Formats: sequence, C-alpha cells, structure tokens
Amino acid sequence: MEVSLRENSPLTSPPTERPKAGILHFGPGAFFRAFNAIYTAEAMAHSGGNWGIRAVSLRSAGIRDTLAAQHYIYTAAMLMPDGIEYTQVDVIDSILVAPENPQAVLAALCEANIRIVSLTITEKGYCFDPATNGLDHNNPDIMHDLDHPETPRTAIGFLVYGLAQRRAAGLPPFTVLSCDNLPSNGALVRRMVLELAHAVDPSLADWIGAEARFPSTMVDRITPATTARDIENLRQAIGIDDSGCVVHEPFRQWVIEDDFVKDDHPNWAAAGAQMVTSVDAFELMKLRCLNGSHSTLAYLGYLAGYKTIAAAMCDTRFADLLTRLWAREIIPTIPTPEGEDLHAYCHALQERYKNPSIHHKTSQIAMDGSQKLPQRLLGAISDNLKMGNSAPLLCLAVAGWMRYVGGTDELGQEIDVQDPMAQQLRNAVIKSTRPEEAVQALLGIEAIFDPELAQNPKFEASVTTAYISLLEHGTLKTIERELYA
Ligand code: CS2
Repeated sequence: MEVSLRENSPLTSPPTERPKAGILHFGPGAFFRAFNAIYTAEAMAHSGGNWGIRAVSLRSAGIRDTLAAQHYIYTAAMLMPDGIEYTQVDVIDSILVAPENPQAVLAALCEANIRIVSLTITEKGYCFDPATNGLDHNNPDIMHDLDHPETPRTAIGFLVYGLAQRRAAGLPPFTVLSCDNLPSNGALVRRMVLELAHAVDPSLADWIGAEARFPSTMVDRITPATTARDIENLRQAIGIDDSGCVVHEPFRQWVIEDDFVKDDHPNWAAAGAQMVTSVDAFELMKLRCLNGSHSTLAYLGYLAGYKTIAAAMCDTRFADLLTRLWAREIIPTIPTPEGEDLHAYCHALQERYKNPSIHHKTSQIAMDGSQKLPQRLLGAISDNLKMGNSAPLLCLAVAGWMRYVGGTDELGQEIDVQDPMAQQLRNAVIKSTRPEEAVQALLGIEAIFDPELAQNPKFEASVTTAYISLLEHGTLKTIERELYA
C-alpha cells in the first residue's frame, strides 16, 4: 500500500499568520473537515482572500477540545483502493461551543469580515415540519429560541438573531450557505429563517428577504466516521498523533448556486467547485442516485448481515440490485444535469462503493432514516407512480427501513436504531399484531409519508408484500426472488 504526505505543517507548532475568518461554519463534524474546509483551503492557496473559517459546535465541546490542542490543524486521509494520501489542513481559526457561550457566537455573526455562514447540521438541524414544509413551531428548541434571543439553541435561531444584530449595526447581511443533503437546501433554510424572523419582527423578515442570499448547494464526498484504526494507521504511517483526523474517498463534487451577497465568496471554482445558476438537477441526481442507493444498501445490507457498504457490494446480489434500481426506478425520474451522464454517474458510484479502503458502516448511513427517506426514496416512488410505473425495488428499500426500525435483526439481536423518532417508530412496529398493521402504522406517520403517497394502493401493496417477505424469507431470499425469479 502506498502512503504519501502532500503537505506537512507539524501539528505541534503553532501556525504562522493566518487569514482572518470570513466564514462562520455551523457543524464542525467530519464531513465539513473533509469537504468544505479543504475546498476553502485550496481556494485561498490559489487566489488568497480572508476566508479563514471559525466553526461553531451546537452541541458538545469534544471536537473543539481535540482540535484546540493542535492549533486547529488536522490531517485528512484520502483513502484510495491501493493507498492513502495524507494532507495537513490548516484553515480553521477556532471553534466556538454554542451551549458554553452563545453570546460569543452571536458576536461572531456580527463581525464585518464574516460574510458567509455555512451549515452542515444534518437534516434534523433545519427544524422543519415536512407535513407543512414550514418551520416546526412545536420543536422545543424553536420554542425556546423564540423567547430567548440572547441564548439561541438552534442554527436557525442563531441565523435570525445574528441577522437582526447586523441590521441594527448597519452591516450588510451574510450569505447563508446550506451544505446538507436536502433538496433545494438554500430555499429550505431561507423559509425557516424567514418564518422565525417574521415571528420575531416582521420588518426583520422583510429586510432578510430582500437583502440576504441563500444559495443552494449539492455536496458530495463519502466520509465515514473516523475510527481508532484510522488514527493508529496515521500514527504508524507518518508518526503523527491526530485524533482530529478525518478519512474520505478521493471523489468530491460541489455544485453551488452562484448567488452571494455582493458576489463575495472564496474562489472555490479554483478548487474545482461548479458555480451554476441552478443546482436543482444536480441535487436530484445526487440525492436519488447516491443517497437513495446508499440508504437501500444501509437497511437491506445491515439486515443481511453486512457491516459496511463495500462488504455488501462484494455480494453480487446487492450489486445487481443497485444496477436494476438505478436503471429502472431512479434514472427515469430525473432530468440530466448539464455536463453529466446519469448512467456513467451510477457506474462510477458502484466503483466508489466498492472501494475496499473505505469502511463505511451500514449502521452509520441507517441513522436518522425518518429525516432521510422522503428526499432519498419517496420522491422517486411518487414520480414512478405518476408515470404509471411500479417501483418494486424502492418499495423493498422502504420495507427494509420498516424492518430495521422495528429494532430486531434477522438473528433476533437488538438493532441500535438512531433516529429522533426511534421510539415512535419502534412502538408502531411492536404494538402491531400483524405485519400489515405495522406497515399501516408506519405509513400513517405524516412527518415521513405524504398522505397522498401513503394512501396509494399500489404503493401500500408493494411495501406490504416486501415487508412480509423480509419477515418470512429473510433479506437475501427476498432480493433473490425480486431479481432472479
Ligand atoms: C450517507 C451520506 O450517511 C449518509 O446518509 O448517505 O453521508 C453520503 O455518504 C454523502 O452524502 C456522500 O456525499
């Protein structure tokens, strides 16, 4: 295996002068460090600019404590099928922990040099109610934020009060850059911000609506959670002890709607980002082809006993399942984005999933399914039904999720279901006496299933048949029957 180090600024010595922070980023997790941070470092290496990143953790202090001890420099390990390339990333200037000091976050939002506020806060961080497509006013943190302008808890709360301060100080607003896997993520965060702002002060909402910008983006790089083994590999390979390191695949793609306040942003294009007028088609391609098939592999792969995506892909039944899923049920539902070839895109995905150096856990991808299903699987099912097509494999994936959230695997072992709705989902399954009832109970959850889809008899029947088959014959037999019978 080949190991190389592209740039080395030792983690133990403080950096020389750094660019000023121009970006405040919520969500300093592994994805941000393997993606946004690297693009921004490369953009500045190419074109300069004061675009250092100050990050904000909305929850724990863990990552701040780890990175602060190493001057916020960390290693990114690019995992290729036959080697690893290590890079030192030095672009974060500090990390604020919001629950420790929300005022410091509000103060940072009001710094004139902060011109972009970017987000990787996961689907649930947006606090939206899928049934209304608006802000979830019953979310306890949103209720808290409405009453506590000085100590917000949610990213949406911070954005609104940060923008209010900028308006009061006579500063222009910042650009809000959502980088989460949600359709029209810019429009979505804009809606949430405007709704909360309206509840605080309608004239604030008018100002934000007119002056601020919320470009949508499509982000893509497979970034499994870092393991103790990754940290040990790094130590052995180059002698650096870095528990803040991140691991990622070689591939990356960032498509950004070119709509920023004062057209002001790092030269991300120099690092390969695509600046476009509309991201929609790219987002649909990525969410359905990649994330949709990822979730399919996560639930069905886990139930079949596979711990990682690569392991599941070595089983030809899963490889065949994806090939058919893409060709028959996903690609026909999406327009081709400019410069892309959907079949080639899916073919490349197969290779990305098979990368043996990436140990991406099926249980990691299975997390938060209640927040992921609509945009990854259900939209494509609705589109198929509208076109008069059935979508048996997508329905099988939904049934796999239902089987998974029941909380017991095929060997009778407990599944650690991580989902904000885990309890409700599990109850729906265990309180039902017949499988048909469990399917009905889950389909009745409007926060996940649009009633029009849930009540579609073809959809209901297809999911129910698949769910019963998973219970009676197991996952692998069900896939075989579906593919080869
Ligand atoms: C994955 C994504 O965890 C998940 O749900 O599907 O994080 C996926 O790896 C990224 O979107 C790839 O860009």
